[in-house]
Amino acid sequence: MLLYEAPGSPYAQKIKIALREKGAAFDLEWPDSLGTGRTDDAFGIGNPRAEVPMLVDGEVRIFDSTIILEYLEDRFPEPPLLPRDPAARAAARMTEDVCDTQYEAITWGIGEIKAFGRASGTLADTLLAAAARQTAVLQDWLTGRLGTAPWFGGAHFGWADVAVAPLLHRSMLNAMGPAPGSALAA
Ligand SMILES: N[C@@H](CCC(=O)N[C@@H](CS)C(=O)NCC(=O)O)C(=O)O
Repeated sequence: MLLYEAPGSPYAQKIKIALREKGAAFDLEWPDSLGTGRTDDAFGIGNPRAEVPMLVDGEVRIFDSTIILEYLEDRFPEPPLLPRDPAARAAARMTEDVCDTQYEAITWGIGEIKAFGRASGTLADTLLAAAARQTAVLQDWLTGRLGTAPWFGGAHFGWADVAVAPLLHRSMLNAMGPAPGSALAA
């Protein structure tokens, strides 16, 4: 299998973690055309949004990290990432969805300021303070969902863990990680 990725993409990181959990062999490629809007290269075939991650498995080409995760769960059932209980499956998917939408957006916004200099001075300080508050709210929410279990998947690393880990890592890089020694940090 070939995974088109970008090393800093939490969506691609999610898939790399899942592939490694499944023990599936894969190659990686960081497409030159990423971010250009071009779809006239191999990366663009069957990938109208021209986003990473994009998985190629023989003739099968799949975009969107959630759809790729679902494919991997079907294609490599062992070890399962989703629990069997319907409510626990829904809970894992909701955690993933919050990470993919709200949490990623907050961390990306921080990157827009810190990495790309989209704001400076008082405006940057105000936006970063708001991002820190929003990050804390989400990390509190995640802490509640983790409860006393070692993993979001309960006793085993699972679907929600795959989605949370890249965003917590990004927050740590932004000096907005969970409190050291907390359950979330562990
Ligand atoms: N919903 C998509 C989001 C993927 C996404 O936003 N990928 C970004 C990198 S983190 C991308 O490829 N951006 C390229 C662009 O916007 O041109 C997923 O879950 O895979």
